[in-house]
Amino acid sequence: MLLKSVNYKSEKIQFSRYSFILIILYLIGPNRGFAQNPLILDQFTADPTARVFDGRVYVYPSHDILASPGKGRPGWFCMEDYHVFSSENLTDWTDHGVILTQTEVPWLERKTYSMWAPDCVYKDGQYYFYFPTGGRIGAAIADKPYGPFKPEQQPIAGVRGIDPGVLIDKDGSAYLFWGGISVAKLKDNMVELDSQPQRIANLPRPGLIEGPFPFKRNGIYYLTYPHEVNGAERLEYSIASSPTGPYEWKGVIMDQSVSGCWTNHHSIVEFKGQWYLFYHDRDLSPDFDKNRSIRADYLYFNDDGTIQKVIPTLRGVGITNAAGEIQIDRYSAVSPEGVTVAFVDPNQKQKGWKAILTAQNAWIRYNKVDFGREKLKSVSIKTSSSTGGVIDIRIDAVDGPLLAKVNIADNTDWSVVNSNLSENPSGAHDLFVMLKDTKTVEIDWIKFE
Ligand code: FUB
Repeated sequence: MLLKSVNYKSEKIQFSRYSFILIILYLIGPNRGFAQNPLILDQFTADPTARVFDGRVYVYPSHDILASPGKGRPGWFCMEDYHVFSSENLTDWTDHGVILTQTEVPWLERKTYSMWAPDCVYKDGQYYFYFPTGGRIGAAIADKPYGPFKPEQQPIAGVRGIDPGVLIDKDGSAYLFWGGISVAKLKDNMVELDSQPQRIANLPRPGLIEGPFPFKRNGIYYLTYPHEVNGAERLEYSIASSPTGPYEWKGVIMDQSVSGCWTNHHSIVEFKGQWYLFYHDRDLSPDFDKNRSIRADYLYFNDDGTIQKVIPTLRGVGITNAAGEIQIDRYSAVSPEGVTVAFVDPNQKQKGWKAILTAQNAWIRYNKVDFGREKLKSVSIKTSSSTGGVIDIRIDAVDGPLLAKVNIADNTDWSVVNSNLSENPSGAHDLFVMLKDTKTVEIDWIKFE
């Protein structure tokens, strides 16, 4: 995945350098950021807090790296800095680069490699970035959502713990939640407590240790959190009519991951009238769950304000441009048999995945492909096959309009096979890809031209 990537260092140079790089990035080639899960392929990311600022979604994740000699603790989380990513459509993501590193935190006496789950909120013209490290919670302030963030001289007094989550109420009162789970009011300056920390009562304990994410919708205060049950965390929520409670347990937002990732950590955000759950799994690191990857899926409320359970998908969110590489291995649905997914190159996982079709009439559905208004005339498939085979490309339904029948030759090297379209759709459609015979065809991506 190619992300637009921007790095910040010093203030004055930053703006001009940032603008220059952004312009260059916009000028060269189409955006190839993915809407699919995971959202970021070129680095490990976890604990995503998504916020909407000025019409863009900004995601503030933790940044997992692999511990190495002298750097962190092998076999454990290793995190030394934060990036922020932003998008105006949840399809194309810009990496704004490092916004804070552990060495910039004045009160951190040693490198802890424990820059864990952060949050960022906007108040009165300033962006407040909250981060846990070394058992304390710090704040850093910027006048842009992508920094540069200047850390405070001291951690927030009176707070010990991890995973800050901030709620700003309609009247401007701000509340800091953390750990498993305490809350305190913040002063107007957003970096000092205005009340004694209070442990929130009536939550499902034990198993509550981290990751609170509070938000308010239609007058209801939602406190959402990972809860360890049966050996891994699932996402749950409670509601209240006041930010500090009393809270009433309401249900499960997302079950434990089938991948075996022990942690899950999330945020919930409304963007352009749709609600989203951001969370993480270990897509790029199937054997080590301290190197995680952030994801997003749609989230829906019932009329009574309860939250419908979110079933994690590979497809994720956003609309995919038909003229870009459509990664059908990040599918919405597949036939019960005959489709598997594997890394394109197990030694370079950041190259992503391929779909392998092996049974007659095995199919893949990939939702929300935008064919635009121009009449696209042909389809290209990056494929390899030990047997050759025929692929049908349809839209709207598994037996919907046939766009192309593509003959794949037996060629175990990757090649791009092109075929003319018999129909030229416009607008957004679900895409269906079906293998017509019992052969083996691998597909990296599909695109229309
Ligand atoms: O990322 C490190 C820790 O793992 C976070 O602070 C927790 O929420 C869990 O995701």
